[in-house]
Amino acid sequence: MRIFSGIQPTGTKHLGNYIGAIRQYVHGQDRGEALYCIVDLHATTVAYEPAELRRSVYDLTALLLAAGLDPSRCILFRQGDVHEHTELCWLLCSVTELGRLQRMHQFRDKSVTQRELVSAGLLLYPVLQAADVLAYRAHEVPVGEDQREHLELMRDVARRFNTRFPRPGTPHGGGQASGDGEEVLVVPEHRIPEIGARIMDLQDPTRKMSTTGGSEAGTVYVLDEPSAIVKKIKGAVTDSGKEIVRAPEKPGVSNLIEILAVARGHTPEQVEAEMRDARGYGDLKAAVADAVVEMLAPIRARYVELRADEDALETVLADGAARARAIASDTLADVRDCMGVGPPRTVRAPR
Ligand code: AQP
Repeated sequence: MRIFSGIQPTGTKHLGNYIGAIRQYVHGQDRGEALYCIVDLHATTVAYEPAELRRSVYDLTALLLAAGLDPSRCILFRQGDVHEHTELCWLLCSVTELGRLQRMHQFRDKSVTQRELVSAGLLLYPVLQAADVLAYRAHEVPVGEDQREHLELMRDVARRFNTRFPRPGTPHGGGQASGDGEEVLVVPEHRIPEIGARIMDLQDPTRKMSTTGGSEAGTVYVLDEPSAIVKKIKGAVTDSGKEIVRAPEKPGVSNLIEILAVARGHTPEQVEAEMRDARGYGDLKAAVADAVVEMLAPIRARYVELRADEDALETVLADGAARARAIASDTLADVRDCMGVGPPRTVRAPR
């Protein structure tokens, strides 16, 4: 099985990114052939500083390695190093409906809050995201709940492509199941974690913890000092009542229970049972703070060491890009062939 996921370099990674995505990436290394991509091209769809973008790619590379990604067990690379992503994005535009892109939640939310130019890149973001995954014919995409809509679009784009552009020599529109070698693109499945798919802002537990839309006090960063983590968790907004259980009318307490469950490696039901004798929400917050500090402190320590050697980080990314390109270029050759772009695959391309 091939696993692929992309993560933006911009913004400081928070507990939601860690629980919803990064932890899954680490486990993915034991479950299949895993590819993880730092999507610097996606980061250019909103206002940004070029020098800061370069720096943030190294920050994130160091963070992912510190969290447990191992370049001998996965392919970790930078999106902008593998040109097949942008080429496939363009080619997939021919089977992507404009209206669907305009209706995507992320486009609508970000185009409303964007103070400067609303770029065409912001609209095309989900097509580039589809290209990222489809270029590797990945079977599974580990993501948080907020990416569900983008994954659905990606699946539709793959199906539409396979129907519109069957392999030369196969019956037109032959709808075989994905991954059977008959169709060019694999229709991927998303993998959303059962617990922690949507970590909420500690100050407003009705909104997801987020890089751009959240509150500073309600966002725990992976690299926060232990004292900052404790302060933010102890200041979390809770709900009326005393009972430590998950319930729709208790979003703050439910969020803390989920965080504690992930950090302790227990189920939310176990956490509720463990907290039955607690004196109140103060005990819950203290337990969450301890567990999160214990989970994140080793990552922070490793990060400091790894971040100091930019040459080593660049080597990891360059090696990863070479291995990624070997896979993506084969898919692109098939895609071009089916679409009638360039010479047929059997004919050598002109130099
Ligand atoms: N609150 C969250 N809970 C669980 N998972 C989350 N993810 C994001 N927020 C939560 C997952 O993190 C992965 C990487 O996301 P990204 O950094 O590439 O961009 P994003 O999804 O746009 O994340 P942010 O931090 O929330 O940024 P903004 O504010 O720009 O929307 C993804 O798999 C995501 O699901």
